[in-house]
Amino acid sequence: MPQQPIPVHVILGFLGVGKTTAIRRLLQSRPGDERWAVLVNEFGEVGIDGALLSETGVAVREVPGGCMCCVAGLPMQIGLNMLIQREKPDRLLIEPTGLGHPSKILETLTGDLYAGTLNLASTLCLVDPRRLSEEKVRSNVQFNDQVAVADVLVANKTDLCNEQDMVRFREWAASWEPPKTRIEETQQGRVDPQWLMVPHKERPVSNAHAHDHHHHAQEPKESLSLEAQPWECIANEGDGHYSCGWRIAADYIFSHDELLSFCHSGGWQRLKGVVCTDRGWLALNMVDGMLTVQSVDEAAEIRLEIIDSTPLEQSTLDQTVRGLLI
Ligand SMILES: Nc1nc2c(ncn2[C@@H]2O[C@H](COP(=O)(O)OP(=O)(O)OP(=O)(O)O)[C@@H](O)[C@H]2O)c(=O)[nH]1
Ligand SMILES: [Mg+2]
Repeated sequence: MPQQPIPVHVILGFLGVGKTTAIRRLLQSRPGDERWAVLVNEFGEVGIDGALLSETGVAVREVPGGCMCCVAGLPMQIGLNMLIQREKPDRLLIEPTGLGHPSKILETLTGDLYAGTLNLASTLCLVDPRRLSEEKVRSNVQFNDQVAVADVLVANKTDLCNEQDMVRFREWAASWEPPKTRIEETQQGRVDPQWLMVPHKERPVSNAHAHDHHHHAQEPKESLSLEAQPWECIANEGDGHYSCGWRIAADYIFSHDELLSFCHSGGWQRLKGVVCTDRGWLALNMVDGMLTVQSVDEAAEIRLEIIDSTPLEQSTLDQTVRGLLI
């Protein structure tokens, strides 16, 4: 009997809006007899979200490095093919980086290569209503086109919003043409699994060529094993953003207190990591100056990533991070 195409959902939204948090929630709600798989593409080179999702016992594959438009070709196809062949999932979720334009990802998923294998199902876009007060966000092509392609538009982080933010969100969300199939409000990524059941509709973007830019990514380097190179610091840039990330062997131990004050020291747009400290293994997640720290199981390696819209001094940062070890 021919296999049914696998429904695939793209979970869009700007850097740090709550995509991984929402996917974790969705994974917890999956029917026990279904296999789900997740493909995560992060802007940074080292990839943290995979580790944050891994404890849920669902197949997760990371495609680190680059904005979503630049990764949507071969790197994403390799990851997708592995997941499809090895896991034979009943449902597939894709979290692209919040940076970049969504057209190429959607073109890849609906193109000839995956015809009959994948079926693009409902697409969600998470928005932080507080950001709608910023003109540079409201007029950003990539932000707008992530919203444009979404079937379900979700206000997340409503716990941090005031009434004015919510009124602005509701008016703005209702103004989209064609209208969104659902407009929802939530917090802590509490996404109702029913929102995945909304049929996908093709929706025009304002500028499908906004992804035709040059991505200044470094040539992907073959990573050595952590036994051969226990400390690796990798930088990347593209789409007006810069990243600096570390992969470090799991037997290095950071000072909890110094690490936390380091997190607050740079005013970076985004910081995340899974790190071994003198108070145990911690997941660090920082956006807009708000740091969330959670205890996690011991990981195979330490990972830390900083993203900002101004260039990062890789060697200075690396020295500073080395100085945080106990
Ligand atoms: N207060 C509050 N914090 C939230 C909410 N949703 C997510 N967060 C926090 O926001 C931070 C970023 O959440 P993630 O789920 O990692 O965001 P993301 O969109 O996957 O981030 P990137 O993959 O880096 O683009 C984490 O510290 C979350 O705990 C929310 O509704 N309210
Ligand atoms: Mg994420």
